[in-house]
Amino acid sequence: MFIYTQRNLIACFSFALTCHFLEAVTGQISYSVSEEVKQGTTVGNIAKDINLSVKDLQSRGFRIVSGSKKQYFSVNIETGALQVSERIDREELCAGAVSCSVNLEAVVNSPLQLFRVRINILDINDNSPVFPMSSVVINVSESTAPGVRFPLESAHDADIGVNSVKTYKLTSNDYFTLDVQTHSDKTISAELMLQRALDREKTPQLEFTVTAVDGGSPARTGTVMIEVNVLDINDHAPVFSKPLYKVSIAEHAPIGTTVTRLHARDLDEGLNAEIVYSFITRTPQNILEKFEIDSQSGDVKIKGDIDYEQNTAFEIRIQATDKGPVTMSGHTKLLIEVLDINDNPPDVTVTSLLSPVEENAGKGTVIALMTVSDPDSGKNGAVRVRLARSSPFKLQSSFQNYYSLVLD
Ligand SMILES: [Ca+2]
Ligand SMILES: [Ca+2]
Ligand SMILES: [Ca+2]
Ligand SMILES: [Ca+2]
Repeated sequence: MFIYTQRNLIACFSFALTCHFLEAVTGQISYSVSEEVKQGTTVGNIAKDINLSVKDLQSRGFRIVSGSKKQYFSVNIETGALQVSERIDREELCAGAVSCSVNLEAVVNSPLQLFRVRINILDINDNSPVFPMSSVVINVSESTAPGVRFPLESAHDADIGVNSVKTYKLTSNDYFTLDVQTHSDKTISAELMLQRALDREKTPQLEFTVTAVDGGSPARTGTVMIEVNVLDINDHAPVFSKPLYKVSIAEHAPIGTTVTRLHARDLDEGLNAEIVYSFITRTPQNILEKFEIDSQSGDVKIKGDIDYEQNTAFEIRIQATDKGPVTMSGHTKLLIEVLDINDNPPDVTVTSLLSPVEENAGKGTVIALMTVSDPDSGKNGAVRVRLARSSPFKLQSSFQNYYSLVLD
């Protein structure tokens, strides 16, 4: 085996020993070999192809000259076989070039002959498609209309032609499909397309996989994980736990007493779900003077004096408003029943009095007329009237709370 280096060849030219070198080119031979074949693999029989016997190879000083740094090929001088002597990686040698070859020159002396040898390096499918990142996050508003597209970064496959990326596939999901496009430069790209309306309240996140498939046999694949964050919009109003709250309080309950706590829920997220409680705008003044609501907690508290004799009940309309860019509100009613307590003593008023009384006054003579009143209600306002000590008088009820004091 002889390998005549480029440097020797230049030296040859510089000493003008073989100045007719170029004129001596007598043929061109082409071979093909796949990349990554085993060392020692025979590419072809160069002796046969240039019509030389194995004996001639030796006697005429056969040698090959390679232009590249690496000696990928050698000739077995015993057999004339052109063999692979180094690992050949097409991707390293030619990267994305459509055709890839190694050029050699074969030289024999007496007479001097020069043969150009081209070895085409065939691609094998030894690379998988690779996405720039293993996972991608896409933020999509839940208001996004179906049909909107989200381009994906293409996968790269170091192989060429059919061994490169051929198509993209999507793991089945309810919301997105994949639109695969082939461009004029034969590159292939994919876009996610929203198929139906998203609802963050139902599906706040989606996860699926996009797979790039090459056209090799067997095919190789690469995947990217797609994480879709569905962004909230303010499409829900706060809703109270009850449409009507009923409570009762004792009249004259201390100021600051919590009447009840109202609660509303908002299905949205963040500010779209943050609630502010308030009385509705047209709340009557007497309610505003007697009650207040904590805008954060929904606690309704007593603010002024509650007198059963003034109001036996209050009906308050309350709203819960979220803090969305365009706010939404929900409403409820709070019915407060005021419980009477016995806070008024009965009051006796003498409306007419016969005094002094003549000693011979007859039995049944009316001495005084009285009214008895109690502003409390029910039992608390019912009055029983009796004389404190035994006396010649007795009480007669005329009607309702009117009494007469008569001689007995
Ligand atoms: Ca390859
Ligand atoms: Ca490939
Ligand atoms: Ca909301
Ligand atoms: Ca929402």
